[in-house]
Amino acid sequence: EAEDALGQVQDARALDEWRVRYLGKKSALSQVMRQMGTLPAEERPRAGEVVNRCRERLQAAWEAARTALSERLLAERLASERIDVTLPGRRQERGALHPSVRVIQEVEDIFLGMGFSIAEGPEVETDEYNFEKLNLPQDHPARDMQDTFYLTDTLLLRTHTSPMQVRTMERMRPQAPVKVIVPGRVYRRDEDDATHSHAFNQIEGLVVDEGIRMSDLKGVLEQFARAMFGPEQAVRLRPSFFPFTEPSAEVDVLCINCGGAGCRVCKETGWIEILGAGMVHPHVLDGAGYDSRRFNGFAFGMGVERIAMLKYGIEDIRHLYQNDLRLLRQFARPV
Ligand code: FA5
Repeated sequence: EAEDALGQVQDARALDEWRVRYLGKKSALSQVMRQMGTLPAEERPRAGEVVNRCRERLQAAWEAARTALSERLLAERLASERIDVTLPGRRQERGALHPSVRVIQEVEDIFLGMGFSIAEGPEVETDEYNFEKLNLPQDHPARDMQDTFYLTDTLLLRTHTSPMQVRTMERMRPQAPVKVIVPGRVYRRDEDDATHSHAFNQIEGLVVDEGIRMSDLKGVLEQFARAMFGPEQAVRLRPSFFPFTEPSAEVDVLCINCGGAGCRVCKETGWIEILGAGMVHPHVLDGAGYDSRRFNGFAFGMGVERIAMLKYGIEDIRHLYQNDLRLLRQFARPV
């Protein structure tokens, strides 16, 4: 009976119940063993032997069943928890550099190749560095060119990266040459439209040494434009005005989207203005500690988003801020 019952046992709990029932203190076997004393003396050895053999057999059967059960449970677990190493993996989503960041990195590479170093400056500026040291005193009408977010009477969000011209010269003086570019975010109270944002990126450039000429500025900008847009890229300088440069120019590049024929990226003009530039004004040089009778230099400030729009054929600057994944995915590098 015990062996038949053991054959039905399927799990650890049933096995334990079996052990209590057939080998425990209240089992039939234990009762027989307790009654041995009531047998006549000559029958005891033989009865004892039978009972012992019986008990050993059940004990051995229980141990075998216990081993078999644990082996079966282990096998089941191994089968159900198996890892199939041949399954295809889950693909990792790849991020992409934002087009503005890509432009900044490319511009940095080009100017590093021309021997410039890279600096960064504060986004919260003083009126003094953003305007006064750039030859823009209080109440100067040219301040209206850059409508400003003021934080206090004297602190503001920088409207351009040009304050770093002065900070760099003050840090470097009296060394020459100074050859630096400064990428960074700037802020203006401009109405947002297809080509204007109230927060955008500029890259400032500054070269100061003895004997620097306007033709050096033009040559550097042409070399930059060809490295950035292609060896045939046409560049045009238009006379302009900035209080901190004299003479001043605005620089356009021929629209690579339409080849100059006119399209939405260049607002049908065939050209896109990418930067302002000029020869550093003597007042700015002297104020920053470089004697303008001995030193001169040029500076420029380019609009990163304008370059990104031109390079990638983006017709509205707002696309660069909306973080639409359909736009950003196009800049992911192929896997
Ligand atoms: C300046 O900010 C001068 N600091 C540039 C400069 C530096 C002149 C050194 C001389 C010497 P401007 O305001 O034109 O100039 O801006 C420079 C460039 O920034 C523009 O050519 C344009 O590409 C970009 N830009 C200007 N305003 C915006 C705007 N609201 N949104 C996006 N890009 C802009």
